Amino acid sequence: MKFHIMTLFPGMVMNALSESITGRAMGSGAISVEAVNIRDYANNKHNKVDDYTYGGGAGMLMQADPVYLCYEDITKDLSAPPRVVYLTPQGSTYDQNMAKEFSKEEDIILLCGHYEGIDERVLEEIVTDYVSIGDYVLTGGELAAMVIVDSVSRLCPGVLSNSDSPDVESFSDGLLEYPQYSRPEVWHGKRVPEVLLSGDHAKVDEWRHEMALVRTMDRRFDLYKKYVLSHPDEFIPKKSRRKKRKKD
Ligand code: 6GU
Repeated sequence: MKFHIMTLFPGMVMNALSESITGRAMGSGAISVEAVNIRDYANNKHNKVDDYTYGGGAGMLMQADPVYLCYEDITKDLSAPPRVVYLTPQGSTYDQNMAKEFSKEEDIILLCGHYEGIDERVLEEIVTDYVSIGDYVLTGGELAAMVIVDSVSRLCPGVLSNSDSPDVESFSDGLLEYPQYSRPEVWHGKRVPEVLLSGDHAKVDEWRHEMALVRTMDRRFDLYKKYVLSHPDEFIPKKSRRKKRKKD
């Protein structure tokens, strides 16, 4: 998977993504990440990429041409037009299913806006997906682009060392992950749940599934409801551990 990030702050994304698992994946060639500076495509001597908005109002807008020229430069060597994801609070909310979809692509362009956004005309010409990472406002799309690179990378072959882990974790079956414990057996007076020491794998699996259900009910009642509706034949524990649940 090749990520092409269009940004005014290439250092910001490259520094962060060069650490930890994404950094290792770049090193091994399992993924590649290039951050392309949109400012390099400004055709004026001050390298200016923003201007006032027609119709007035506060703030500056990124202009169409530098964004388009940058896009052309990235795509000139690609065999097919890639998906272009514009990171914006006006997009569809990102989730694990989108991560799975994106991980099937050969190349993906992530377009990061700044200021009040980008001239609509260039968006109409190049953008295929409008994506937000949640209902809050960031100063720019870079953090959102990093969220996408991180979450998509770990679904790409050769990125995680334990290749089966993406299937057992939170969200893959619509439930949050069960609680986990490591040594010591007693910490601050708290014992590791007895069943985990029993060596009975069927019992352990059953306990973990039940804990995943309880946790999802307590913390994400929206996901819990969906799970119950799509598993009509399964016995579902009705008791929450929390006394009061926020209405949702
Ligand atoms: Cl993708 N961009 C910006 N600027 N703010 C956001 C966002 C994206 N997602 C949530 N807030």
